Amino acid sequence: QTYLGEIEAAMQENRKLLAVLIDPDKFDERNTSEFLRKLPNTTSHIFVGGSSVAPNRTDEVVAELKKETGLPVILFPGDQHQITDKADALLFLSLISGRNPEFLIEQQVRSVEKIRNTSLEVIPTGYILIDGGKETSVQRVSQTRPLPQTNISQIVNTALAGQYSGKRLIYLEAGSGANHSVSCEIIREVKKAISIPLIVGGGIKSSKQLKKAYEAGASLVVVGTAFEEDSFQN
Ligand code: 1GP
Repeated sequence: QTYLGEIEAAMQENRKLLAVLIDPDKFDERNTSEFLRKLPNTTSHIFVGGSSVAPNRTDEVVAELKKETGLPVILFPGDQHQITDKADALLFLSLISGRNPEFLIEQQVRSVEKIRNTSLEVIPTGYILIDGGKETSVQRVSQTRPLPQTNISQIVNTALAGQYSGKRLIYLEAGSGANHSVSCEIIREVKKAISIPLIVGGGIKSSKQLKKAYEAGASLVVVGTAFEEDSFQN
């Protein structure tokens, strides 16, 4: 069984998954067990990544996490420096909402030497940045403009173009700390169109929002800031 296979199976069986996103730059490893203990018991994955992370930080944080938890640790890298073979799998992201070749293919090519001799499971992922009501760091770092939430057909077509080009997951991202998370209407329409699992993240701070995202069709929801700040509303 692969990590992707597990996510696909969850989608088929309509089981909902929850990933906590850890930004290595903001994480204090000394509190790892405390942090893990506070997570909802429905947490199924740990994602590790950020828009810009100091060299080696990802490696250190992943090593610590692997000591403390049996949950799958999946890299969600902002760039090729955030790849470490200590993790279990890698979301091989392509920022398909943008038109910046750096994040469509350049970083991917440069990451190959780091990946090819590891046992990391590589999961082709279409990453779609959607306007979250404020300038987020993904936007700043990637130098791409998010798709407006009102342009649903463009978002659906982008997701489908991702699926047609072989992506195995679609990730709708409002950006970390977004004011508005991805709307239920967008989630619903994308879900209706694609047949691969849908990940949703950015600005989700409560179990109410989480439930709505699941009901609209997300298979996996990612929560970063609210867990990081221990402010998630149950
Ligand atoms: C993952 O970037 C998001 O998709 C996480 O966003 O920090 O707002 O939860 P938050």
